[in-house]
Amino acid sequence: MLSERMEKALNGQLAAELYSGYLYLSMAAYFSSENLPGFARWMRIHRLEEITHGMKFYDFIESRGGRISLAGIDMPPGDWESALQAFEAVLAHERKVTLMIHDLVDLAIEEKDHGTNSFLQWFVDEQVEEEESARNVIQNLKRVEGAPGGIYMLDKEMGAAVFNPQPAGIAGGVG
Ligand code: OFO
Repeated sequence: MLSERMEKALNGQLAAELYSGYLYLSMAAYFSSENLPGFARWMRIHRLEEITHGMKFYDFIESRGGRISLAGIDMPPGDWESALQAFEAVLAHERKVTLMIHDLVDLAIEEKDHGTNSFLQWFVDEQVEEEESARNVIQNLKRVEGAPGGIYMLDKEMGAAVFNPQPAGIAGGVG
């Protein structure tokens, strides 16, 4: 059984994950408009991953006898000055999400809610990967800065990204 405080916090994170998906969908549209389909595909895949993250929270809340309470999702920004600026925004956003996950872990520890703490550890590890992945793209973008055609080569690489449905729970939230 979840405490009322924990149930509210987990529902808040569910909304935050859906917002992440909405943000990356907005970035996908931005990259399409810049004629960078590989970057757009990367963003669309990340959007799917974020929806999966949200559904992990959804399923977990229900599995603990909690009640789902959906919140409004903020409007994401729709424009960036460059691919580099967009990925710096991705990294800043993921760092924010990392802090949110850590706050949830702190709450679970404070409440001696070991089940929630164990569930959250997957997200702790995932955030390490997400930050690393954004940092790598930033590094690559900096490398090709000023090199004509460099961004199009990177775009090809980004287009090779594949969706990993990340098992555990109901992948993609379709069940
Ligand atoms: Fe980007 O990992 Fe969830 O939010």
